Amino acid sequence: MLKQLHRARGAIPSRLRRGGPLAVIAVLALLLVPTASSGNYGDPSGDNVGGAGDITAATVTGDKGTGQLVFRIAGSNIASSEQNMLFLDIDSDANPNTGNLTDGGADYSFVVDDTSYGFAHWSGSDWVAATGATVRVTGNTSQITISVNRSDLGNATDLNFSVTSLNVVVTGGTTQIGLDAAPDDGSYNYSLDANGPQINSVDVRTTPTAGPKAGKRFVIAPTALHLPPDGRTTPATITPESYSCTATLGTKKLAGSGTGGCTFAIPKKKAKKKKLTVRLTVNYQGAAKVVPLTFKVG
Ligand SMILES: [Ca+2]
Ligand SMILES: [Ca+2]
Repeated sequence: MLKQLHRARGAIPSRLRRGGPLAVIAVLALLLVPTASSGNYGDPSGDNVGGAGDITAATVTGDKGTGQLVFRIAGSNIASSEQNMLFLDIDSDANPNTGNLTDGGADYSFVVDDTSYGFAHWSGSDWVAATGATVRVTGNTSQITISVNRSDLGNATDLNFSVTSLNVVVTGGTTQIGLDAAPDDGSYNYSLDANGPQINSVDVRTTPTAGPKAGKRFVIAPTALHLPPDGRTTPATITPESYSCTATLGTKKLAGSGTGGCTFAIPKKKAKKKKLTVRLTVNYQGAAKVVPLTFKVG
């Protein structure tokens, strides 16, 4: 949290640029419903401090054909005034070690208030106004939508991003900063190909570890997902939100039970030396990745 505060504090003077008018649209609750093909990212409600708006969710939808990316940020009391702003920082090369290193490696940044927005690019030493010909910003205090083409984001295909709500109150020469950072640490990842986070690999545990045995139970479970580097200072294991299995034993479909149907009762008869083929699907933040697994029954 402290790191986020420093990052936000340092960013205020140079990034708050008047980029254009903010078109106010009516509240459409339907817009908040994530579609099947989008990255869906959550942030706890009520974790905002110091009067800052409370970010509760973000979705990203990308069109592979046109390269248009739509960020929808939901919350309460977000981007409500010039003092209570909303930042969307984009690490367009999904590399926290390039761009503004004190800002999670961000290469592009949006700031939105109740009447206007700014769009900036990290020059290598400072935030400078970006052209943003494809940018459109709309919304209200419960949802801000930022639409931008990847052509205005260094042709990004795999990116990291974070959303920060910042409330700056100056009273008698004292500046107080209120904040909500989403995520709390590091960045979210979005890949156009995955329409959600890029899941590079999946760690899988089998029980027993030696593999399936005729007449015994065999259980498959994903234990960790590996995403691109996200700049987290305290990385914890990422586990899928849900997972499921389909399987064949030899040429026949084998039904599973238990969590995700990933527990298999291997038949006692005629199973030995047969090939067990499992397709494990993991779901995380709107992305699905299929992990093909093959085993020989012992
Ligand atoms: Ca929040
Ligand atoms: Ca970067």
